[in-house]
Amino acid sequence: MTQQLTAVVTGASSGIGAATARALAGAGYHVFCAARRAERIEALAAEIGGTAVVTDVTSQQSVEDLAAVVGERLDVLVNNAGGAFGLAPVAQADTDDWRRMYDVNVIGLMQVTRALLPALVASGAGAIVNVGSTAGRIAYEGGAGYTAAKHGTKVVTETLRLELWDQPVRVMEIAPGMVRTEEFSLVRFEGDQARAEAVYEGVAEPLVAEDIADAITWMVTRPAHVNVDSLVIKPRAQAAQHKVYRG
Ligand code: 8X3
Repeated sequence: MTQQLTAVVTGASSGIGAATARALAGAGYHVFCAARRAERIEALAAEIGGTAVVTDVTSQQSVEDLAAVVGERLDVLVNNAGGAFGLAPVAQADTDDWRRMYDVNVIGLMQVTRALLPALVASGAGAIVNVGSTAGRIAYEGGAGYTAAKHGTKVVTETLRLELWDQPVRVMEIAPGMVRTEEFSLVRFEGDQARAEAVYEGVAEPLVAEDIADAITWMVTRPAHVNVDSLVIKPRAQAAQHKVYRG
């Protein structure tokens, strides 16, 4: 009997993470759904036949507990937990917001990767997908805390690929542009629904979480020698970060 493939998805409680957990389960993986909100991931795990693991990626202890649940072998790690807090210019930047962004988008990703790397190597064909952003490719006004953190995600990915050059682990990054999810902009604007809505105003078809989940599933299901280093993905309406067609 062949062993069922396994995947860990962080930030699995909503948005891209939840959609990716569903998509990978649909592709045959047993998915460990990791996030802080127990109720959400328990419902998701029950729906897809996976395992819910309450995890705070910024906590070293919590990440070690996740690794203990996963065990000795892991095929896929999707480092999706992340987020933006605020849109203040540098001159008015909130230090705590910046710390939180670096903590979750960079340090959290590192901690989870460090803890799960032995299991990924042990699979003989591990795959890591780090969820970056077009914010890790450009700069925009008010975005520096987030763009700096997502540039960090990108560079950590590149560094890890160099360091694992002789190991059986692919290291990939997906960099989505405008994706309309239930929470990304709402979290950024601390629950201000009107500001969150304005981000997508007039855009007939922003990307949705399922578009990114589909791309991630494609990346990890390529043959083990195929490393999709980096995949930038935007809605057709977003020709560039500042050039969005609003019809
Ligand atoms: C989200 C993309 O444009 O809000 O990662 O920075 S953006």
